[in-house]
Amino acid sequence: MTHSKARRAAGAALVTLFIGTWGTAQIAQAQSPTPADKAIEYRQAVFKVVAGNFGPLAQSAQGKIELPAGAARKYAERLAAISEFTRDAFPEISREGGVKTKAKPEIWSDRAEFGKLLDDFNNATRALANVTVNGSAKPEDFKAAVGNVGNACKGCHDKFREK
Ligand code: ASC
Repeated sequence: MTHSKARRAAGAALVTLFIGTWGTAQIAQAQSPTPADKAIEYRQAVFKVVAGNFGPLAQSAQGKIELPAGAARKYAERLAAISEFTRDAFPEISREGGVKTKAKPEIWSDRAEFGKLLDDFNNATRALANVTVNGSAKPEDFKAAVGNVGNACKGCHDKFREK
């Protein structure tokens, strides 16, 4: 191999190494969640727990399922507890990231209105927990309290969540 051929081969090897390293870094970046991604995933996990506890209550209120004794109270108390987590689930950093989110930017630009709707949600879940507390709530009171929670969910979704 001539001197210049050897230099060219070494140069090509360096370019290959560089592209390989860069490519690997790109893949690693695409795969490892950023702090923003983690914050969005955390929020989505909180709302999964919201839905997981409200679901059986809504189905029961609609007569679709019959809950065992004590279950309505259990779900309602969990719902009231997890609803508090939603207040902290929208930090500035979670506004956008690599994770798909339906949260609208207005959440962060209209904090006052968004906070009011979160309060409505917290209050409605607390009221529902109070209705279920002794297990002998009148069906119409239970249904009304579940309906108020559903309306609070919807009120916020209509304004602050993408379709
Ligand atoms: C749910 C759920 C929602 C709300 C909403 C109420 O169970 O997952 O997003 O209730 O449908 O209007």
